[in-house]
Amino acid sequence: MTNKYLSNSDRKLAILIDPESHEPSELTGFIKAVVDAEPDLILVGGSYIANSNIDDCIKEIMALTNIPVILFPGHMNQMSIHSDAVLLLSLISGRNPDLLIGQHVLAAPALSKIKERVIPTGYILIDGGVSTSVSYISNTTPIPSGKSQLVASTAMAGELLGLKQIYLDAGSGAPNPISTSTIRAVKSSIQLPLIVGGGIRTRAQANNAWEAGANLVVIGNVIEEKRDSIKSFAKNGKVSEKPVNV
Ligand code: 1GP
Repeated sequence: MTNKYLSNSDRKLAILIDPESHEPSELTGFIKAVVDAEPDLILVGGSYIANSNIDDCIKEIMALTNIPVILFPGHMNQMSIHSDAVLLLSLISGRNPDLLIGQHVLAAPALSKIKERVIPTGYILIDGGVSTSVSYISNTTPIPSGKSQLVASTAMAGELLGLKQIYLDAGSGAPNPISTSTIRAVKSSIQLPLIVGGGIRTRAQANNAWEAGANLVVIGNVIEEKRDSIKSFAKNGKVSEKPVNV
């Protein structure tokens, strides 16, 4: 259970591919565009329903690139053993026992066979200004925005419980990304790698998240909505290069 893909000093960019939000005929073109953009990591998953083509999607990406492919399962039945790593999510902002331990028990026999690729991840939903499908499907309430100390305490609890990274998510398509004050509060409270996503639409917003302490910024919706926007994140998105505003 190592995390060779992310450290707490990285400033990386990931693009999320949700196979369910594409027609099969269109998915290959989208995968190619994402691969050409050269993000540091590619996340696959994100919907809170079963996905029958997740394996095929992962294999298709891996045939095109050496960029690490990380499974971000919307549900434990959205598992694949083909990815480079699997985020084992504990929804620690919620109080739904099924997403804190129940689904994990069901997935454990399969995951134990690939345990060196499993990354235990504390998943924290934060109100991004609109009711999201993840909140509805998970039957949990996000932490209200502005409650930075509560978010930080939740992340600290995740670290103390032995989780290996923390993912702050405002939910896909959120009008309001997670605030820099919340990111800062969490970053100063834990030593774990920090992932931030949900509602990030511009390179400037990504820069703000990195500056505040995010080690990995995840973008998804903006690329799905407007393929051209990939150019403003990709290649330029390499944080070794000078940050630019879009
Ligand atoms: C959602 O963090 C991801 O789980 C990405 O969010 O689709 O809004 O970029 P967006």
